[in-house]
Amino acid sequence: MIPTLDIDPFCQAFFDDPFPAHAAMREAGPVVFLPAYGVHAVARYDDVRAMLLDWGAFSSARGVGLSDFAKEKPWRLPSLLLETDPPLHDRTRGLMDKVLSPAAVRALRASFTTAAEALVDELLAREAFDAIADLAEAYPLSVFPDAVGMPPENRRFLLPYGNMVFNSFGPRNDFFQAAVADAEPVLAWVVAQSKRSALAPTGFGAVIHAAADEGIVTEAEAEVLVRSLLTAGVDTTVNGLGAALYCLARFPGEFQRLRADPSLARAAFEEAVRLESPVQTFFRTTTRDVAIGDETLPEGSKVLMFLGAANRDPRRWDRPDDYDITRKNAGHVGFGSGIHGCVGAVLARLEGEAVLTALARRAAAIEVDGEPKRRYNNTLRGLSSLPVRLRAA
Ligand code: OVV
Repeated sequence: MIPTLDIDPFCQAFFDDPFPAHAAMREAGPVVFLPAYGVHAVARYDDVRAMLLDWGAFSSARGVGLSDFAKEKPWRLPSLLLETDPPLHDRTRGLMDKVLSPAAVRALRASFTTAAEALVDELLAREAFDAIADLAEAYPLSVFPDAVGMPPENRRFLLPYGNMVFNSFGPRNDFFQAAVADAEPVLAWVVAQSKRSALAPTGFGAVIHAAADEGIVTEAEAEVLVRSLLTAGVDTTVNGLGAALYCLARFPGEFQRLRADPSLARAAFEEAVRLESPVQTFFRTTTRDVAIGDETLPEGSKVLMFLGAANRDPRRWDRPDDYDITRKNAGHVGFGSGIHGCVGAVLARLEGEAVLTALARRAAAIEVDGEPKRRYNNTLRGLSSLPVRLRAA
């Protein structure tokens, strides 16, 4: 018997404090049933990881949200990366692996570092500011669109767009409806920005479109792949940086350890991605009858993977709720794992390293200076506001 749990993972009370429900799901068994949405769910580390790796049994092509593309028309043109299986996924992911290769990202290191130092200096001069709006949002918006090759106007439009798409993986609840209303005015702009003519002759966008000349993808496919960058490249890093700042402000001992050795910046960012898991959940759909533990799920079952619960599973992690910047956290699933593992992780880590290195070198302390406000999203975990005080070293 698969345990049934009365948990709604897409409501405000859950977002405010998901941890008791995460524990209840992990403790109930390897797989549970959530009647609120008629879906199964997996929250233990070993089972989440096994699902991420078994793309043959757990498909992404029927959508990685609650909606099953075999039963409902996709609400937007499906992503050629996120919402595909091999063999199509091999071709598109192969291209994006090249576009976002370590060598391509290394070329951005100097400019990303300079931008982080300049922003941190400006914030040190202000002393008190909002760590979300003024740093976690401002920094990615100052570097990522340039790397893509976007024009300088209207870059903030990427935030409501990403917020809408990440809400769309959940139910059609009030969070989703509000996000759609918010993003409606920028939809045409995002489509227009994906076109070859809108993009600079250098940058990730141009490299994707150049692959159309070589026949690797069609021009239409290139536009949808650029759309993936614009959708998944900003909100994710905003919430990753926000998580790191929130961790460092709540664990001052860890900030002092980082100051003592700024080369820990990358590790400090990675540990924040484990602990806060900015991307909390994705679904898969079973392609056949599949066993999880002693239970068998029928073909066509939607299964929700709780990445955030896996990343705090006490079966896998000692002191799972502690932020420890020297923890051996390899294997965390904050960036997913397997063939759909985050293609932009190299870029996210560079952004995290640049910002945290600048803070480690220039700041003496970062302190919470007002009530943090949670941001509610069906997929993303983070804050909408984090008032802080930054003291200069
Ligand atoms: C990982 C992710 C999130 C949202 C959108 C996409 C990817 C996309 O490929 O469009």
